[in-house]
Amino acid sequence: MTVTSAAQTMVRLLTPPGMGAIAVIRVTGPQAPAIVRSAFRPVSGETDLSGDPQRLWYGRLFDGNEPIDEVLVAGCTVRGGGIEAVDISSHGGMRVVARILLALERCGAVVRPMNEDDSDAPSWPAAGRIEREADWALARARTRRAVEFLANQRADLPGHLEEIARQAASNPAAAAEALRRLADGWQVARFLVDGAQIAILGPPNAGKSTLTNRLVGRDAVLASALAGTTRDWTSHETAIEGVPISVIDTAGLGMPDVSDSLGAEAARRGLGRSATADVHVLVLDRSEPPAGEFLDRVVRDLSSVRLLVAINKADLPLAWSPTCLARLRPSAVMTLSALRGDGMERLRQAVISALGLTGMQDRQPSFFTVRQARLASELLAGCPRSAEELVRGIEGIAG
Ligand SMILES: Nc1nc2c(ncn2[C@@H]2O[C@H](COP(=O)(O)OP(=O)(O)O)[C@@H](O)[C@H]2O)c(=O)[nH]1
Ligand SMILES: [Mg+2]
Repeated sequence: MTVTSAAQTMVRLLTPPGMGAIAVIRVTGPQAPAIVRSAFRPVSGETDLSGDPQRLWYGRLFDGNEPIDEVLVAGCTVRGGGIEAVDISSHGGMRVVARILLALERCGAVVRPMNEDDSDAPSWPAAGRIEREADWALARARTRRAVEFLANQRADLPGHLEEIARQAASNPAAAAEALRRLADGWQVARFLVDGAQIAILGPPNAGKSTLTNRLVGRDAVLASALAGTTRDWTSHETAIEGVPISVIDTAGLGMPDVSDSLGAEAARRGLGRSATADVHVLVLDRSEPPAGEFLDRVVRDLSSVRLLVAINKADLPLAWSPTCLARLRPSAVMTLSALRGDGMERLRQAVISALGLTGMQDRQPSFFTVRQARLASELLAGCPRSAEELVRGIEGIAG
């Protein structure tokens, strides 16, 4: 979050809301010390926060006369000789932070969300653009593997980019190729950093909800022999090999049935939500042949580049031939039992493979934000003619 006054004084919440014991709220702009001072009473009794940028002040933050929290206040950037940014470290609870932002707003600042592209955000001393982006992503990382990957990139990517920039002078083609490898890395790394979505689709009663529960490792959704148990789609968090995964369970894709308009609408919404998923898992019942019209509909409505077919209920006898699946052009077809758990590892591996993550080397330098990858693609698409152009582009990525 950021707060800005008419005099361009902004307040940003540097830590994700409610996610840590401590929150850091950054107030920037020429009025920052004065605005913070009007809500803050340091125990030392000092009134001037604009002196030494290395100082920390301990005290209480007030909303009017009402104390909100004990905080530490620090000036963090010096531009033109004066403190332009003030950090408030408070307790991290969402309600504490919301009260502090409100109090600062009452003192004349304006809150606005902060994101990694906030180029006017003052940085920690010595932190470059890549490091700042890594810190931003690290605060939001959902798995240990994502944390390790981002920490590796934070440590290695700036130096690697410098090396590529040096190489550009003598061998622009090799430098461009190295840049392309970093951009390719993002195509895969984005799933580790931002997570991937898997949509579970199929006819009613195929076992979609049972499979969802199996994938997330808990009884998250209702599953029953009653067709139409699932109506609204739901999304559930899990991880596969340290890759954050949202599993989206959907209502059965029945044939349009006038007697069940609710079911038809539920199916429509499920398909709509699935449209942006990264992987589609089509669940079919091994003991019930899928209707030809159903498969036609899947071909028509689900133009997925990453389609996995899970033939469920492996414990029951096979009642149809999987050769009819060829026209779906799936990335993989596997038999499993969601109820008993057989074949789940195969499905997990197929998901990792469909996402292109098989054999990913987490220590290898890679871009890890949309900005980095976009700038690199634009640079390469423009076919930089000179080494200088390439170096300038690389420096733009490194910030
Ligand atoms: N025999 C058998 N039954 C299963 C299996 N997976 C799910 N079922 C059953 O199939 C029925 C429908 O399951 P559900 O997950 O609600 O299906 P959905 O409508 O596709 O979400 C339930 O009675 C489940 O217990 C399986 O692997 N084997
Ligand atoms: Mg269901």
